[in-house]
Amino acid sequence: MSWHATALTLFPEMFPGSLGQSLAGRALREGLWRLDARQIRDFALDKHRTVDDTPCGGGAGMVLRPDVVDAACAAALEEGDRPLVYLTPRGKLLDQALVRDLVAGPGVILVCGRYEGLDQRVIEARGMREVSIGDYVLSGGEPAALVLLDACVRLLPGVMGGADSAAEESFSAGAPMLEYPQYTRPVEWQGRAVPEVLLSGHHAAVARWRREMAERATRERRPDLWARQGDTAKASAG
Ligand code: 6GU
Repeated sequence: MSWHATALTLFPEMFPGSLGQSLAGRALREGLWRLDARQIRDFALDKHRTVDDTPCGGGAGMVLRPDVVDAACAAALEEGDRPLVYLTPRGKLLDQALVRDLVAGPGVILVCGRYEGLDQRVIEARGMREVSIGDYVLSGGEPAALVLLDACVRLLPGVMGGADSAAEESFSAGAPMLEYPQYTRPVEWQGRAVPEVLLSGHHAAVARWRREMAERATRERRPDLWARQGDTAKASAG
């Protein structure tokens, strides 16, 4: 029984989407995980297959009906009890800790909203975890669901080589840090040289330079992450 993702969506043709071309796509074809995309409209209760209605209290857009979404959730849960994740810009920010948490379980049911979202009552009744992928607004949850799946699947056993596991640790441990910059041949390009130290063969010096560059990037670009670094890491920073 492999890790099982079910996407509940009004646009099932968006799955696996670009994931099909990637590492995750190959792993899918190899049976290392399973993906089902289910049409929410198939769970509509009337002959017009209505899935939404106007917001109570007024305002623009449409809200997905709780009864329809609940029926879609029930059907997905029948295929395996898994956490329900609702992708919404109102959610808690997706981070590597949540990704690890989800990968450690049997899979996930991803609820993708369109319009103005889901009726709050079905979110609460089903105990959905509300997750956002960043502080910007997408037109629907589907691209966010694909992002979450990519992040999860690359951690499944056998999907990626062990080569990246060290880098993985650095971002998912208690104190995440941005990566150092990378260079390759040619050693001079458009008048720009690869930093001397990387060609020196001096492994300790390379390691020190990389740590300094990682710390600089984190401090300058992500003061929020830098503030969470341990005092020893900060003290050793130039
Ligand atoms: Cl999860 N959904 C939508 N519609 N927009 C978003 C998002 C999710 N995360 C960031 N923006």
